[in-house]
Amino acid sequence: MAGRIDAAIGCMFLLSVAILLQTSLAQTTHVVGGSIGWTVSADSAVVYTNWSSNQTFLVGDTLVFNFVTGTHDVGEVSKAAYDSCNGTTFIGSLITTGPASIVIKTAGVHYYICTFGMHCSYGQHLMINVKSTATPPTATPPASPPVATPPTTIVAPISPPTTSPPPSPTVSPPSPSTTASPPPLTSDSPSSLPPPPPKSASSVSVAGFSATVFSIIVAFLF
Ligand SMILES: *[C@@H]1O[C@H](CO)[C@@H](O)[C@H](O)[C@H]1NC(C)=O
Ligand SMILES: *[C@@H]1O[C@H](CO)[C@@H](O)[C@H](O)[C@H]1NC(C)=O
Ligand SMILES: *[C@@H]1O[C@H](CO)[C@@H](O)[C@H](O)[C@H]1NC(C)=O
Ligand SMILES: [Cu+2]
Repeated sequence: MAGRIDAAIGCMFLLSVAILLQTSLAQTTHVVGGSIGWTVSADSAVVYTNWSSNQTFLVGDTLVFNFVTGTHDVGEVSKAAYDSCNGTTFIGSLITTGPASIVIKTAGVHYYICTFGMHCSYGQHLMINVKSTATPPTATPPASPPVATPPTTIVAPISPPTTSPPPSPTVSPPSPSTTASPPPLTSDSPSSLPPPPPKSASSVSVAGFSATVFSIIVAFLF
């Protein structure tokens, strides 16, 4: 028994380790600019635009800006500051020590620039579009609504048959067939009773029976 419990605990431990490993692997480390790193050159703008377009950024991922301390720096800025290469205000703080690792904490577009000289204007800036990690679970909601709707649609078809008109035509013919004197009584009862079919059926026989009794009484009196 103890061996089985140990095996079960071992399996659970391995499973949790696998989950932790998968979670850690899901967080990608992106080395900005690849082997070129975080620097400035004639085609810097093309390099970083091309590099970012080839990456999928998710919340929790890490950006690594490779540069030698004192030659460049990196700071996250607003879109306006990115467009004008304005390095006075930052989201977070300006990082002056290289290499710099930045963990992406929110989804959306993020902007980074270097504040050294004209580096940003020459193209040492980076724009990335970060996606939320919670995208896969979307196919579950449609399954439950279809199950809930059928009962309501089934209820509706059942109610019409109970209030169906057919019983009333069968009720009306008997009244003309009866004698001239009873009609007022028989005509009143069918008109008030049509909605419930079972009662109207019985009322026809009752009306027929009362008409027969009435005719017998009339015949007996005369
Ligand atoms: C663009 O990126 C691809 C793959 O990431 C690379 O092969 C290519 O050299 C890059 N082009 C430029 C101009 O950096
Ligand atoms: C990046 O480019 C390489 C080829 O240079 C390609 O194999 C890879 O799938 C691309 N990745 C993305 C996320 O576009
Ligand atoms: C840079 O941005 C700051 C606010 O963040 C603003 O006060 C300043 O005027 C801007 N400088 C230029 C040259 O646009
Ligand atoms: Cu720089």
